[in-house]
Amino acid sequence: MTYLAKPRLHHPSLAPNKVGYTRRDYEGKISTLCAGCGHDSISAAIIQACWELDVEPHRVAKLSGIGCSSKTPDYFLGASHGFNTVHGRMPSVLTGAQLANRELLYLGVSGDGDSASIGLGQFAHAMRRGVNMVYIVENNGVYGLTKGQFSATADQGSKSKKGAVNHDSPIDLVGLALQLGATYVARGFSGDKAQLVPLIRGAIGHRGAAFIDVVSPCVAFNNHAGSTKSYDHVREHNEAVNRIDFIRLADEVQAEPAPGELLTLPQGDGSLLRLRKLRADYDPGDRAAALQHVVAQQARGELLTGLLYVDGGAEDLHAMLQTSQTPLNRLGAPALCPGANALDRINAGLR
Ligand SMILES: Cc1ncc(C[n+]2csc(CCOP(=O)(O)OP(=O)(O)O)c2C)c(N)n1
Ligand code: SF4
Ligand SMILES: [Mg+2]
Repeated sequence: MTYLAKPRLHHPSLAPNKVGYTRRDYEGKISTLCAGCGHDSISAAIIQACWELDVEPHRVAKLSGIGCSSKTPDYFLGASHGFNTVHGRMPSVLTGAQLANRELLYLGVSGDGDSASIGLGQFAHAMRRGVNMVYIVENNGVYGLTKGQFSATADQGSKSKKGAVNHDSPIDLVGLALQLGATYVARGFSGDKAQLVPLIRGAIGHRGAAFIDVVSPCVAFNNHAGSTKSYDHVREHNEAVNRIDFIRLADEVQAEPAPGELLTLPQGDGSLLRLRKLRADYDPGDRAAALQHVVAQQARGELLTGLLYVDGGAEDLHAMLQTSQTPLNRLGAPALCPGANALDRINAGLR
Protein backbone atom coordinates (compact mmCIF):
# COMPACT_ATOMS: atom_id res chain seq x y z
CA MET A 1 0.00 0.00 0.00
CA THR A 2 1.37 3.46 -0.84
CA TYR A 3 1.71 5.89 2.02
CA LEU A 4 3.52 9.05 3.02
CA ALA A 5 4.70 9.43 6.59
CA LYS A 6 3.76 12.74 8.19
CA PRO A 7 6.50 14.88 9.74
CA ARG A 8 6.20 14.87 13.54
CA LEU A 9 6.48 18.67 13.77
CA HIS A 10 3.44 20.61 14.91
CA HIS A 11 2.58 24.10 16.07
CA PRO A 12 3.74 24.57 19.69
CA SER A 13 0.46 26.13 20.76
CA LEU A 14 -1.77 23.18 19.77
CA ALA A 15 -4.05 22.62 22.76
CA PRO A 16 -3.82 19.29 24.61
CA ASN A 17 -7.02 17.56 25.74
CA LYS A 18 -7.66 16.15 29.24
CA VAL A 19 -5.48 13.08 28.59
CA GLY A 20 -2.60 15.22 27.30
CA TYR A 21 -2.88 14.67 23.55
CA THR A 22 -3.12 17.35 20.86
CA ARG A 23 -5.27 16.94 17.78
CA ARG A 24 -2.06 16.06 15.90
CA ASP A 25 -1.68 12.92 18.04
CA TYR A 26 -4.89 11.55 16.53
CA GLU A 27 -3.71 11.93 12.94
CA GLY A 28 -2.17 9.19 10.78
CA LYS A 29 -0.14 9.14 7.59
CA ILE A 30 -0.61 11.65 4.78
CA SER A 31 -3.65 10.73 2.71
CA THR A 32 -3.10 9.42 -0.81
CA LEU A 33 -6.78 9.85 -1.78
CA CYS A 34 -7.82 12.27 -4.57
CA ALA A 35 -7.85 15.93 -3.51
CA GLY A 36 -11.43 16.80 -2.52
CA CYS A 37 -12.51 13.20 -1.76
CA GLY A 38 -15.25 13.20 0.89
CA HIS A 39 -13.52 10.38 2.74
CA ASP A 40 -10.72 12.71 3.90
CA SER A 41 -13.31 14.98 5.56
CA ILE A 42 -14.69 11.98 7.45
CA SER A 43 -11.18 11.12 8.68
CA ALA A 44 -10.87 14.71 9.92
CA ALA A 45 -14.23 14.39 11.72
CA ILE A 46 -13.12 11.13 13.42
CA ILE A 47 -9.89 12.82 14.56
CA GLN A 48 -11.85 15.78 15.93
CA ALA A 49 -14.40 13.60 17.77
CA CYS A 50 -11.70 11.41 19.39
CA TRP A 51 -9.68 14.44 20.47
CA GLU A 52 -12.76 16.16 21.92
CA LEU A 53 -13.79 13.03 23.85
CA ASP A 54 -10.27 12.53 25.30
CA VAL A 55 -10.11 9.04 23.79
CA GLU A 56 -6.72 7.44 24.44
CA PRO A 57 -5.39 6.35 21.02
CA HIS A 58 -4.07 3.02 22.33
CA ARG A 59 -7.61 2.19 23.48
CA VAL A 60 -8.97 2.22 19.92
CA ALA A 61 -9.12 -0.62 17.40
CA LYS A 62 -9.88 0.55 13.86
CA LEU A 63 -10.94 -2.06 11.33
CA SER A 64 -11.84 -1.83 7.67
CA GLY A 65 -12.34 -3.85 4.49
CA ILE A 66 -11.13 -2.94 0.99
CA GLY A 67 -11.75 0.27 -0.95
CA CYS A 68 -10.66 3.92 -0.88
CA SER A 69 -12.86 4.29 2.22
CA SER A 70 -11.26 1.26 3.83
CA LYS A 71 -7.79 2.74 3.24
CA THR A 72 -8.64 5.76 5.41
CA PRO A 73 -7.80 4.22 8.84
CA ASP A 74 -4.19 4.64 7.72
CA TYR A 75 -4.80 8.40 7.73
CA PHE A 76 -6.11 8.80 11.28
CA LEU A 77 -5.33 7.45 14.76
CA GLY A 78 -1.81 6.39 13.81
CA ALA A 79 -1.11 5.18 17.37
CA SER A 80 -4.18 2.90 17.54
CA HIS A 81 -4.60 -0.79 16.77
CA GLY A 82 -5.58 -1.48 13.15
CA PHE A 83 -6.73 -4.37 10.97
CA ASN A 84 -7.31 -4.03 7.23
CA THR A 85 -9.39 -7.15 6.50
CA VAL A 86 -10.49 -8.89 3.31
CA HIS A 87 -13.17 -7.11 1.18
CA GLY A 88 -16.51 -7.08 3.05
CA ARG A 89 -15.24 -9.08 6.03
CA MET A 90 -14.57 -6.28 8.50
CA PRO A 91 -17.73 -6.92 10.62
CA SER A 92 -16.87 -10.53 11.51
CA VAL A 93 -13.26 -9.68 12.38
CA LEU A 94 -14.49 -6.76 14.48
CA THR A 95 -17.05 -9.01 16.23
CA GLY A 96 -14.34 -11.52 17.14
CA ALA A 97 -11.98 -8.83 18.41
CA GLN A 98 -14.76 -7.19 20.44
CA LEU A 99 -15.69 -10.53 22.05
CA ALA A 100 -12.05 -11.17 22.97
CA ASN A 101 -11.46 -7.73 24.50
CA ARG A 102 -14.34 -5.48 25.48
CA GLU A 103 -12.05 -2.76 26.80
CA LEU A 104 -11.23 -1.19 23.43
CA LEU A 105 -13.31 1.20 21.37
CA TYR A 106 -14.09 -0.54 18.08
CA LEU A 107 -14.28 1.66 15.01
CA GLY A 108 -15.33 -0.06 11.79
CA VAL A 109 -14.81 1.96 8.59
CA SER A 110 -16.22 0.66 5.35
CA GLY A 111 -17.53 1.67 1.93
CA ASP A 112 -20.87 1.22 0.20
CA GLY A 113 -19.29 -1.49 -1.98
CA ASP A 114 -17.60 -3.12 0.99
CA SER A 115 -20.79 -3.15 3.13
CA ALA A 116 -23.75 -3.12 0.72
CA SER A 117 -22.37 -5.48 -1.97
CA ILE A 118 -19.85 -8.17 -1.03
CA GLY A 119 -20.19 -7.55 2.72
CA LEU A 120 -23.97 -7.20 3.01
CA GLY A 121 -24.42 -10.43 4.99
CA GLN A 122 -21.65 -9.48 7.38
CA PHE A 123 -23.09 -5.99 7.83
CA ALA A 124 -26.53 -7.46 8.61
CA HIS A 125 -25.35 -9.85 11.29
CA ALA A 126 -23.14 -7.33 13.08
CA MET A 127 -26.16 -4.99 13.31
CA ARG A 128 -28.64 -7.59 14.52
CA ARG A 129 -26.24 -9.00 17.12
CA GLY A 130 -25.73 -5.61 18.77
CA VAL A 131 -21.94 -5.66 18.50
CA ASN A 132 -20.66 -2.71 20.54
CA MET A 133 -19.01 -0.63 17.83
CA VAL A 134 -19.05 2.53 15.77
CA TYR A 135 -19.68 1.41 12.18
CA ILE A 136 -19.17 4.13 9.56
CA VAL A 137 -19.96 3.63 5.87
CA GLU A 138 -18.37 6.24 3.62
CA ASN A 139 -21.08 6.16 0.97
CA ASN A 140 -20.28 7.52 -2.50
CA GLY A 141 -22.54 5.28 -4.60
CA VAL A 142 -19.60 3.82 -6.54
CA TYR A 143 -16.65 1.48 -6.23
CA GLY A 144 -14.14 4.32 -6.17
CA LEU A 145 -11.01 2.18 -5.88
CA THR A 146 -11.87 0.10 -8.97
CA LYS A 147 -12.71 3.19 -11.04
CA GLY A 148 -16.36 4.07 -10.58
CA GLN A 149 -18.73 1.12 -11.18
CA PHE A 150 -22.22 1.67 -9.65
CA SER A 151 -22.45 0.27 -6.14
CA ALA A 152 -25.59 -1.18 -4.54
CA THR A 153 -26.40 2.18 -2.90
CA ALA A 154 -26.53 4.07 -6.23
CA ASP A 155 -30.03 5.48 -6.78
CA GLN A 156 -32.20 4.06 -9.54
CA GLY A 157 -32.02 6.40 -12.54
CA SER A 158 -28.77 8.06 -11.46
CA LYS A 159 -26.11 8.40 -14.15
CA SER A 160 -22.47 7.37 -14.27
CA LYS A 161 -19.79 9.81 -15.38
CA LYS A 162 -20.00 8.37 -18.92
CA GLY A 163 -23.83 8.66 -18.97
CA ALA A 164 -24.86 5.04 -18.25
CA VAL A 165 -28.12 4.81 -16.27
CA ASN A 166 -28.38 2.68 -13.13
CA HIS A 167 -31.52 0.51 -13.42
CA ASP A 168 -31.30 -1.34 -10.10
CA SER A 169 -33.12 -0.40 -6.89
CA PRO A 170 -30.79 1.05 -4.26
CA ILE A 171 -30.03 -0.52 -0.89
CA ASP A 172 -30.49 2.05 1.84
CA LEU A 173 -28.14 1.00 4.65
CA VAL A 174 -29.88 3.31 7.12
CA GLY A 175 -33.23 1.61 6.44
CA LEU A 176 -31.58 -1.80 6.75
CA ALA A 177 -29.82 -0.91 10.01
CA LEU A 178 -33.15 0.24 11.44
CA GLN A 179 -34.86 -2.99 10.42
CA LEU A 180 -32.00 -5.16 11.67
CA GLY A 181 -32.02 -3.76 15.19
CA ALA A 182 -29.09 -1.30 15.30
CA THR A 183 -29.58 0.87 18.38
CA TYR A 184 -27.96 4.11 17.16
CA VAL A 185 -28.65 5.00 13.53
CA ALA A 186 -27.57 8.24 11.91
CA ARG A 187 -26.84 9.74 8.53
CA GLY A 188 -24.37 12.52 7.86
CA PHE A 189 -22.69 14.26 4.95
CA SER A 190 -18.92 14.56 4.63
CA GLY A 191 -19.41 18.23 3.68
CA ASP A 192 -21.12 19.05 7.00
CA LYS A 193 -18.54 18.62 9.75
CA ALA A 194 -20.62 20.59 12.25
CA GLN A 195 -23.22 17.84 12.06
CA LEU A 196 -20.87 14.88 11.59
CA VAL A 197 -18.52 15.37 14.57
CA PRO A 198 -21.34 15.27 17.17
CA LEU A 199 -22.89 12.26 15.41
CA ILE A 200 -19.57 10.41 15.79
CA ARG A 201 -19.22 11.55 19.42
CA GLY A 202 -22.69 10.22 20.17
CA ALA A 203 -21.87 6.91 18.47
CA ILE A 204 -18.66 6.56 20.51
CA GLY A 205 -20.66 7.10 23.70
CA HIS A 206 -23.34 4.58 22.69
CA ARG A 207 -23.28 0.98 23.93
CA GLY A 208 -24.43 -1.36 21.16
CA ALA A 209 -24.43 -1.30 17.38
CA ALA A 210 -24.01 2.33 16.29
CA PHE A 211 -24.24 2.88 12.55
CA ILE A 212 -23.52 6.09 10.64
CA ASP A 213 -24.07 6.29 6.89
CA VAL A 214 -22.02 9.25 5.66
CA VAL A 215 -22.67 10.42 2.13
CA SER A 216 -19.16 11.12 0.86
CA PRO A 217 -18.79 12.29 -2.75
CA CYS A 218 -16.21 10.62 -5.02
CA VAL A 219 -14.77 13.56 -6.94
CA ALA A 220 -13.07 11.30 -9.50
CA PHE A 221 -16.08 9.18 -10.58
CA ASN A 222 -19.37 10.38 -9.06
CA ASN A 223 -19.53 14.15 -8.69
CA HIS A 224 -21.24 15.10 -11.96
CA ALA A 225 -24.77 16.23 -12.90
CA GLY A 226 -27.02 13.14 -12.86
CA SER A 227 -25.35 11.68 -9.76
CA THR A 228 -27.33 11.74 -6.51
CA LYS A 229 -24.15 11.46 -4.44
CA SER A 230 -22.43 14.62 -5.74
CA TYR A 231 -21.62 17.62 -3.50
CA ASP A 232 -24.17 19.79 -5.33
CA HIS A 233 -26.98 17.22 -5.24
CA VAL A 234 -26.53 16.43 -1.54
CA ARG A 235 -26.32 20.10 -0.57
CA GLU A 236 -29.59 20.77 -2.43
CA HIS A 237 -31.50 17.74 -1.08
CA ASN A 238 -30.18 17.37 2.47
CA GLU A 239 -32.76 17.75 5.23
CA ALA A 240 -31.41 17.53 8.78
CA VAL A 241 -33.96 16.36 11.35
CA ASN A 242 -31.92 17.48 14.36
CA ARG A 243 -28.55 18.67 15.62
CA ILE A 244 -27.01 16.63 18.39
CA ASP A 245 -24.60 17.25 21.19
CA PHE A 246 -23.15 14.41 23.26
CA ILE A 247 -22.33 15.12 26.90
CA ARG A 248 -20.26 12.47 28.66
CA LEU A 249 -21.04 11.19 32.10
CA ALA A 250 -17.78 12.78 33.28
CA ASP A 251 -18.71 16.27 32.04
CA GLU A 252 -20.54 18.81 34.12
CA VAL A 253 -23.91 19.69 32.63
CA GLN A 254 -23.65 23.42 32.11
CA ALA A 255 -27.15 24.65 31.44
CA GLU A 256 -30.68 23.35 31.50
CA PRO A 257 -32.12 22.87 28.03
CA ALA A 258 -34.65 25.43 26.89
CA PRO A 259 -38.08 23.80 26.70
CA GLY A 260 -39.53 22.96 23.33
CA GLU A 261 -36.57 23.16 21.04
CA LEU A 262 -34.13 20.89 22.92
CA LEU A 263 -34.70 17.24 23.72
CA THR A 264 -32.42 15.56 26.28
CA LEU A 265 -32.03 11.79 26.01
CA PRO A 266 -30.23 10.06 28.92
CA GLN A 267 -28.02 7.14 27.86
CA GLY A 268 -27.47 3.87 29.73
CA ASP A 269 -24.21 5.04 31.35
CA GLY A 270 -25.61 8.40 32.51
CA SER A 271 -24.31 10.38 29.52
CA LEU A 272 -26.69 12.72 27.74
CA LEU A 273 -27.62 13.22 24.13
CA ARG A 274 -29.01 16.63 23.52
CA LEU A 275 -31.04 17.02 20.37
CA ARG A 276 -31.95 20.35 18.91
CA LYS A 277 -35.05 19.46 16.95
CA LEU A 278 -35.16 20.87 13.45
CA ARG A 279 -38.32 18.96 12.56
CA ALA A 280 -41.04 19.09 15.17
CA ASP A 281 -42.65 15.83 13.96
CA TYR A 282 -39.47 13.73 14.25
CA ASP A 283 -39.09 11.36 17.23
CA PRO A 284 -35.64 9.62 17.30
CA GLY A 285 -36.89 7.16 19.93
CA ASP A 286 -39.43 5.52 17.61
CA ARG A 287 -37.80 2.92 15.34
CA ALA A 288 -40.86 2.27 13.14
CA ALA A 289 -41.57 5.97 12.65
CA ALA A 290 -37.89 6.62 11.82
CA LEU A 291 -38.02 3.97 9.11
CA GLN A 292 -41.22 5.45 7.73
CA HIS A 293 -39.66 8.95 7.58
CA VAL A 294 -36.53 7.63 5.85
CA VAL A 295 -38.56 5.79 3.19
CA ALA A 296 -40.98 8.69 2.61
CA GLN A 297 -38.19 11.21 2.32
CA GLN A 298 -36.28 8.98 -0.10
CA ALA A 299 -39.40 8.69 -2.29
CA ARG A 300 -39.41 12.50 -2.49
CA GLY A 301 -35.76 12.46 -3.61
CA GLU A 302 -34.61 14.06 -0.35
CA LEU A 303 -31.90 12.82 2.00
CA LEU A 304 -32.76 12.72 5.70
CA THR A 305 -29.70 13.38 7.90
CA GLY A 306 -29.09 13.66 11.64
CA LEU A 307 -29.62 11.20 14.48
CA LEU A 308 -32.46 9.12 13.07
CA TYR A 309 -32.88 6.58 15.88
CA VAL A 310 -31.38 5.90 19.30
CA ASP A 311 -32.17 3.47 22.10
CA GLY A 312 -30.33 4.87 25.11
CA GLY A 313 -30.95 1.76 27.24
CA ALA A 314 -29.68 -0.71 24.66
CA GLU A 315 -27.67 -3.77 25.64
CA ASP A 316 -24.81 -5.14 23.59
CA LEU A 317 -23.66 -8.60 22.53
CA HIS A 318 -21.55 -9.02 25.68
CA ALA A 319 -24.60 -8.50 27.89
CA MET A 320 -26.64 -10.97 25.83
CA LEU A 321 -23.92 -13.65 25.88
CA GLN A 322 -22.81 -12.87 29.45
CA THR A 323 -19.18 -12.94 28.42
CA SER A 324 -16.12 -12.39 30.58
CA GLN A 325 -15.54 -8.83 31.84
CA THR A 326 -11.80 -9.52 31.64
CA PRO A 327 -10.20 -9.53 28.18
CA LEU A 328 -9.22 -13.05 27.14
CA ASN A 329 -5.55 -12.10 26.91
CA ARG A 330 -5.55 -11.37 30.65
CA LEU A 331 -7.23 -14.62 31.70
CA GLY A 332 -4.89 -17.36 32.89
CA ALA A 333 -4.64 -20.84 31.41
CA PRO A 334 -6.99 -22.47 34.00
CA ALA A 335 -9.81 -20.07 33.13
CA LEU A 336 -9.27 -20.36 29.39
CA CYS A 337 -8.97 -24.15 29.47
CA PRO A 338 -10.89 -25.53 32.46
CA GLY A 339 -10.08 -29.13 31.58
CA ALA A 340 -11.76 -32.35 30.44
CA ASN A 341 -14.02 -32.67 33.49
CA ALA A 342 -15.59 -29.25 32.88
CA LEU A 343 -16.17 -30.18 29.22
CA ASP A 344 -17.78 -33.47 30.28
CA ARG A 345 -20.16 -31.57 32.58
CA ILE A 346 -21.17 -29.19 29.75
CA ASN A 347 -21.71 -32.09 27.35
CA ALA A 348 -23.75 -33.99 29.95
CA GLY A 349 -25.96 -30.91 30.39
CA LEU A 350 -26.71 -30.90 26.68
CA ARG A 351 -27.78 -34.55 26.44
C1 LIG B 1 -12.88 -10.39 -2.98
C2 LIG B 1 -12.66 -9.12 -3.73
N1 LIG B 1 -13.50 -8.83 -4.74
C3 LIG B 1 -13.34 -7.67 -5.43
C4 LIG B 1 -12.32 -6.82 -5.13
C5 LIG B 1 -12.13 -5.56 -5.94
N2 LIG B 1 -12.53 -4.36 -5.21
C6 LIG B 1 -11.63 -3.65 -4.52
S1 LIG B 1 -12.31 -2.32 -3.78
C7 LIG B 1 -13.83 -2.69 -4.41
C8 LIG B 1 -15.04 -1.83 -4.14
C9 LIG B 1 -14.81 -0.71 -3.22
O1 LIG B 1 -15.94 0.08 -3.17
P1 LIG B 1 -16.35 0.82 -1.83
O2 LIG B 1 -16.40 -0.13 -0.69
O3 LIG B 1 -17.61 1.56 -2.10
O4 LIG B 1 -15.13 1.78 -1.55
P2 LIG B 1 -14.75 3.19 -2.22
O5 LIG B 1 -13.51 2.88 -3.00
O6 LIG B 1 -15.86 3.65 -3.08
O7 LIG B 1 -14.50 4.08 -1.07
C10 LIG B 1 -13.78 -3.85 -5.17
C11 LIG B 1 -14.96 -4.43 -5.87
C12 LIG B 1 -11.47 -7.17 -4.06
N3 LIG B 1 -10.47 -6.36 -3.66
N4 LIG B 1 -11.66 -8.32 -3.38
S1 SF4 C 1 -11.43 7.50 -6.53
FE1 SF4 C 1 -13.13 8.55 -5.54
S2 SF4 C 1 -13.35 7.52 -3.54
FE2 SF4 C 1 -11.31 7.01 -4.34
S3 SF4 C 1 -9.95 8.59 -3.47
FE3 SF4 C 1 -10.59 9.32 -5.49
S4 SF4 C 1 -12.36 10.60 -5.04
FE4 SF4 C 1 -12.04 9.32 -3.24
MG1 LIG D 1 -17.89 3.51 -2.58
